[in-house]
Amino acid sequence: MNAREPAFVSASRSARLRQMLVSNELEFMMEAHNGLSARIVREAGFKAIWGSGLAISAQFGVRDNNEASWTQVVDNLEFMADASDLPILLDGDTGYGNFNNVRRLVRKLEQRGIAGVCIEDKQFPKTNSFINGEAQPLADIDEFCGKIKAGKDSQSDENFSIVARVEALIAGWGMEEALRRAEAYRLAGADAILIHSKLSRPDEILEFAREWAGRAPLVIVPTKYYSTPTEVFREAGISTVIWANHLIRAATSAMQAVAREIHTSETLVNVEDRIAAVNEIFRLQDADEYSEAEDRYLSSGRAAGSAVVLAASRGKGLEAVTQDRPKVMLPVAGKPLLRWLVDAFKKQGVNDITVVGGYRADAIDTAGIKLVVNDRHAETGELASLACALDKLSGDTVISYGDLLFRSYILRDLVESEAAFSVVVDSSLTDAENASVRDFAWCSAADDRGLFGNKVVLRHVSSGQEASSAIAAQTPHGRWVGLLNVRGAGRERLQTVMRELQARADFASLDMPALLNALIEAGESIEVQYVHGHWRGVNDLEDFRRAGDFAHGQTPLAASVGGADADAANGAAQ
Ligand code: SPV
Ligand code: MG
Repeated sequence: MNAREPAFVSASRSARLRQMLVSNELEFMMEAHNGLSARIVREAGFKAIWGSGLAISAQFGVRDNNEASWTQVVDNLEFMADASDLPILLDGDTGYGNFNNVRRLVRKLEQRGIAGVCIEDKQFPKTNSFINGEAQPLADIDEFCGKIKAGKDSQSDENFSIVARVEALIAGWGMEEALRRAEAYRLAGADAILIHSKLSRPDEILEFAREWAGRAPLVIVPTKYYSTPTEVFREAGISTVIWANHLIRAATSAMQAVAREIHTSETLVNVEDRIAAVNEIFRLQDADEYSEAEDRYLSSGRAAGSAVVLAASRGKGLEAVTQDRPKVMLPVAGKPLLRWLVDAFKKQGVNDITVVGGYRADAIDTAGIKLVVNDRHAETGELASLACALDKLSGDTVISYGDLLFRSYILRDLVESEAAFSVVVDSSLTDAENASVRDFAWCSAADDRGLFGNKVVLRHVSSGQEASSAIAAQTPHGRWVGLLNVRGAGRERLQTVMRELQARADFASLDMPALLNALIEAGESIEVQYVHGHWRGVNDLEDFRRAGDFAHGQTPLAASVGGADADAANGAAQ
């Protein structure tokens, strides 16, 4: 769009096309042949589109001989009109039949937001003017005038334009005949005359313009006399120049070169930097608008959209098996721990997964995830890793330890929670005697499985480095499994608390429980979802061994063969 002309832009498409035709300025129209090229024409700054018959038939892979049906052309125009708000002047060939076909064409074009149509005085089915133009029969003048009248009588938008194209010069019938026809078409109601020429110089066009003397707007297509300076057209009083086929030709050259190169070299490496990035295609398709609409229309009742997985550690007690990889890449029942987690997220529709790596991040399989790296992982704790992904938080987010295996309902119930913050606590683990074990959870109520569904909130979680608090003297209600769901406005509140923690001198040493406790201190309510087993963390070699059994228990075969007993055994406390 042309930002300098807001009034012009706010007018209807047909009014804008008409204004271009009647204005005293020389105007330009650019060919487009599909939705993508229509958008490109708009972005380049043009004010209108020429819906070229040659280019539209070519992009379908057929000839410019009315091989594509008129309804196929009109369907294609609909994509173009949707992709660009510019006025489109359709190259309507001969009108695809007699006066009656023109009437129906005009009504259908108006319904699809097309601003005007150009019809040429040849016979259906036509052939492109540059293919043996002299041999092509012209229409009878009166019959063609009848088509123009029929078209004008059937338009319901007064600004819809009908441009009459005179082929007499192409067909070799001479200047006099061209002028005679143009005048007849003007009197029949044509809004403009397109005078076409196949000469390499503009002489006959200029002579026509002189003789015509401004009786109606003149439109030209300088495909063959392309070397003529544009100023010559301006001086001649031409209304509009159509650059008729240059995008289909540009696309053809580019596609031929790239296809040849890839075929010959059997690699993409030579072309990647010379072609539009995939992101540029997404931009032209307006993919961002889709994401925004998704946030607006799909958010309620839907699974959390994204996840952050903390996977920076080598794993204490696992040094023997983590020389060349971080803990999350340890294979469990045939696939790395991280893959189990990623697959579990994807199963719940959580597809936007950011993994924060650190130790041997290079060994993390990045398929289906985004990897960010905490470069200071050796000196820092979990919150420093989380901070690396803080700006990646979008929509509803699950924050998870990287070393978890769990039954799928645990994640499903968590992401379906309506609370701004929710955590999973395993009530089968209450033995806090081993002070080195962290993540014990104290809640507003114990897990009363008889009162399933009661709202319980988190009071405190034991951290790896804190001095024991008063609450820690009491028996915990369970153990936080390492899953935190952040929903809706919770995200910004979590980011605020994180920023406060980041200002603390000891931030580098803080772990996830410190964040949960800080949220609680900030007055946030963290909903507890109790489970009883059905998950595993991997903290040492013994956990690692048992994780394999647990993972095998998740496969459909084991579930059907092992039955409920196997599940119960696997689900027992770590
Ligand atoms: C078209 O673009 O299809 C035209 C113009 O009719 S030209 O091909 O130059 O005749
Ligand atoms: Mg054409």
